[in-house]
Amino acid sequence: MTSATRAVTTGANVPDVEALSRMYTLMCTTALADQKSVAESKAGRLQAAFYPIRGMEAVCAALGEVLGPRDRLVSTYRNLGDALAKGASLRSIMAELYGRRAGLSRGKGGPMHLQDPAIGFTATTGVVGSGLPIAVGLAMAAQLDDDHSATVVTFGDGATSIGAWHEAMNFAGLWQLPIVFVCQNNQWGEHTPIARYAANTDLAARAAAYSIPAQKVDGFDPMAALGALRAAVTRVRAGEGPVFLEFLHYRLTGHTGTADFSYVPQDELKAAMERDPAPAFRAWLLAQGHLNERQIADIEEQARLTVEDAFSYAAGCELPAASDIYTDVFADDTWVRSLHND
Ligand SMILES: Cc1ncc(C[n+]2csc(CCOP(=O)(O)OP(=O)(O)O)c2C)c(N)n1
Ligand SMILES: [Mg+2]
Repeated sequence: MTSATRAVTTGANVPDVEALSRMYTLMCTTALADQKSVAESKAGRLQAAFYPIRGMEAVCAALGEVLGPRDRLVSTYRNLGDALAKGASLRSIMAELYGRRAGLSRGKGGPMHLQDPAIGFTATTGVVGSGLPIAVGLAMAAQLDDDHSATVVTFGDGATSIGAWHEAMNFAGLWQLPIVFVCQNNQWGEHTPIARYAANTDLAARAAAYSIPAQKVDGFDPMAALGALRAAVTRVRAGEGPVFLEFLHYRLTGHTGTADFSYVPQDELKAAMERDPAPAFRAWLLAQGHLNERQIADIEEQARLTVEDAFSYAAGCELPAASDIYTDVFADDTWVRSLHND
């Protein structure tokens, strides 16, 4: 098996203009919705904790391109871009974040449990690292069904120091499961920089130790992300075993929408901000002549309208009723009946 290798070359994987437009649309929509969610959190109108994804937009846009309806995605609380990439509507996502009945989890899950199994956005977990064993189970089921689908699990750098991560990696390596591990290495686990919590900060090398081909990829670069993810998904669908991708980027915000992040070294943050994925992709698309100013403006206007619509839709939706409290929570009502001694 291979050990960790270096990045994919930008430019070698440029898709057609339709795909580039879709990717910029997704990045723009995600970035605008993300920034508005942060503003709404700070204003106290969005009361669920919100976990900004700024910095991760390139990987999300690439996921949107490579995942099909039969593939499954398991995510974390930092999931706005993942949910959009897997095809959830922004309306249903925002309704969930605002705790509304029309939300993806009927207003009872919030960001920790944003999910829609019907579209293969199978699960989100708030417990760091706990999505991995779930995803491995889904991949094992797909392997048994021999359905040639891919399961993708996204998680942060911090998750690679959790026991469940190691169990999941070992199991996937042993059984050669059809799974792509997408590590979003934003260099921080809450308020702790990676070098302060990881004995080995080379996370791809950790994965390679489980006999899983692993690669470091520039996570700010949508073309690099697309090339790496496309190759990985193709490999797992062909039954050739798991892949681990370590996307290197940087958390461009606080841990939550309202968290202070003055502790982040300002020189690091400044350098990373210069690579902020949505504006950087915009500049690249124009400089390379893939899209012109008018096409860019149309995409941005459409994204703005989509975001405005989703937030006003969510604000106008009703909250769940008290009587909804047990519905969609348990597989059957045995436990609820026992409460009432039925
Ligand atoms: C098992 C567990 N321990 C601690 C926490 C508290 N916690 C929430 S997010 C987080 C940071 C995780 O860092 P990382 O995996 O790098 O993801 P990021 O937030 O950077 O996307 C921690 C420690 C938790 N949710 N679950
Ligand atoms: Mg992190």
